[in-house]
Amino acid sequence: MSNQLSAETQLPPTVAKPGFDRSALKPGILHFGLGAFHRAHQGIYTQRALESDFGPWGIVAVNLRSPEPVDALAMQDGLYSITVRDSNGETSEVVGATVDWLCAATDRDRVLTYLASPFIHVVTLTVSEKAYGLHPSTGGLDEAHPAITNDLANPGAPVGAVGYLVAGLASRREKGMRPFTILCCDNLPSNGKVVRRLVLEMAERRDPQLAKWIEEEVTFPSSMVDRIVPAATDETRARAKRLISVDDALALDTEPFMQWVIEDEFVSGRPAWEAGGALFVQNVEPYEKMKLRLLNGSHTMIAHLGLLKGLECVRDVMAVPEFVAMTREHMRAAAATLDPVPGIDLDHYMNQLIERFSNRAIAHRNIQIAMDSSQKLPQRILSPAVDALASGSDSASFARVVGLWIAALIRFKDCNDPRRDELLQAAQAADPQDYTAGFVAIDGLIPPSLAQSRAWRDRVNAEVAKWC
Ligand code: CS2
Repeated sequence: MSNQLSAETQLPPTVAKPGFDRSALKPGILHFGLGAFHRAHQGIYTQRALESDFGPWGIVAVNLRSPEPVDALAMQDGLYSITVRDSNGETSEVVGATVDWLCAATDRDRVLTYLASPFIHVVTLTVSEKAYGLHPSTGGLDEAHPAITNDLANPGAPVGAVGYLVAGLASRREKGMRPFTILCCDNLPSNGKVVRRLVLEMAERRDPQLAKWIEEEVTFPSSMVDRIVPAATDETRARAKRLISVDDALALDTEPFMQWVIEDEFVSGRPAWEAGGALFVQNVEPYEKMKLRLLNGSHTMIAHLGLLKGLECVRDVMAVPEFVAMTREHMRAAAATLDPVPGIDLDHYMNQLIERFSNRAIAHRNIQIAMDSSQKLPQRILSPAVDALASGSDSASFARVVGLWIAALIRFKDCNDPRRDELLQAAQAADPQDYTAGFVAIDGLIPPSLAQSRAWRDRVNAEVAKWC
């Protein structure tokens, strides 16, 4: 018998399995971005939906560039395991909501065929902030983004997420079909509106009639997604093997917590994701802002503190009482910039975050969170800083995070970021008289009200000076 997870595997009784008939499952969702987050979040929610209210909602998983997870899924009949871990122990589950798997880079036509198929009702996305081709200062299409440049020039042969969405919608309109719902699950504020604008701009360039049709017919519900899912390591895979008795190249560890808040605006149905605890609301914005500013903002702070202090994981930073106090202070400053969030007690939410960050069973590496910071700081740190400055509330903690980020760039002379060259240039030219100078000159990064505030910049500088 093969030692690799497959449909034939006899799983130990302790491992949860898909509670529905996989052989009867038909595709209904096309998902872009076959990463860890999708597998441990939408994969589980869809499994719950299928278990409680079975229907044609199988996931066609598309990875835009790398064939690796696609090949691994193919080897495993679309199955993978998730292990939920905390101080109470660990439990594994095999997920079977995925019915097909493709790498767009090598299988473009099949992706386009799926997008133009009447049985695909929802397209979900977790492609990461940088993949949308969002212009940092206009919020519209960044024509210098390689995928956008390609997809504007070759609309029939897209390579990026926005290009695929527009091409898929164009085919459906030509065939007189109904569109699909576009559900963004990336950590961007008002993510539905952001993607809608990009899709409309690209469609307009292709055919104004298409743009008009999309404007009238397509919905782009915003959604807030949350689950801490570190990139897998050999240790993750070794643990999975111990728990599920076979090799799983796609195994993941995650925390017990998961949350999904979605605007209920679907053009032709959706799975019963509420069975997994998803919350359907009219307006996701307050939830999204809360999560981005409290969870992700704190994460960005912790990650840079960790890098500068030589601490590998979030849990290591949280083992230092002084840093826990700093995190709480940051959360309080961020909470002061929020409107009330329906049904949420912010004190409870913040305590829960400290507990989640402190989970000793989750190895979430600081270097992973610090990646792509130029794409993350605006919504996590800089927008709340602007709000705090405008309302006269405490903006010191936001300045501290920007200072930590600049200090890490200066110290390590490297980063994993789509704007790496500009950032390293600013770091290299940084002058102790004003470390911020090169950074405020980067297009669309630091909002004008912060760049023009001498006091705020002095605070950033004071933080950088502590580390350099
Ligand atoms: C993290 C997020 O890597 C990061 O930037 O802040 O991936 C975070 O773990 C998730 O948003 C949690 O839901």
